[in-house]
Amino acid sequence: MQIIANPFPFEFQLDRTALVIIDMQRDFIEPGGFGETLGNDVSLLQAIVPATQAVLQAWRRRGGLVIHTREAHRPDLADCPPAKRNRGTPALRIGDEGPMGRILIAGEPGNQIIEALAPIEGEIVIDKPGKGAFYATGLQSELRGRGIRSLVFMGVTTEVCVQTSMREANDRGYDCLLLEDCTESYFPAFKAAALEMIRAQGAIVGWTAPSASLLAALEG
Ligand code: C5J
Repeated sequence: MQIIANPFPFEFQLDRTALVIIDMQRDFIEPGGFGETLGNDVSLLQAIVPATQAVLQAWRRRGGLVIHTREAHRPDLADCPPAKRNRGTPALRIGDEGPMGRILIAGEPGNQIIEALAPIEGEIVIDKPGKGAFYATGLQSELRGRGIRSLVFMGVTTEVCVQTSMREANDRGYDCLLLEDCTESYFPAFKAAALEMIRAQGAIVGWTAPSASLLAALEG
């Protein structure tokens, strides 16, 4: 398949490509969650849910591999570096009791993927202690075992966990596409800059495209 993308068309083979949905977890997206307690406007992130859901459903209809990630730590915080937990002076730190359970802890209500995008049987869920999806996870072996060569990214936030994961993937030899209307940041200027950085210099990190480009190919 070939789709219209920036800075030039993106080519991929469906059975060699995974759809990777980064950190669409309740604490980042839903009102009353951790993201909102930090003073962020979560409505920005909620706005991408319909487009993200449409791509997920189309990808599922074509039988494509789906991978979900969550930024999640073990309850004993053994996988949370003190430098990550202790930085700054936030009202709530990782592991503290928040409005939807302990912040960024696996198994807590706020750490679950939002209902609209909830994983179904056969989809892979990766809990990651870092911003990147490859660091200290089994993602690389899951992809290798299935002969995956290309990754299509959606999720939040564009300049943090999405961009970090794309850079990790690019360095590991994957062709990466980011769907522009299926990713968001609490800071619109950071999203715009991240999209520019990714596709600059001849797709130095990867490609970007509107979801309509991919949907047209999947449904065509
Ligand atoms: C993600 C974050 N998922 N912004 N986390 O980007 O800390």
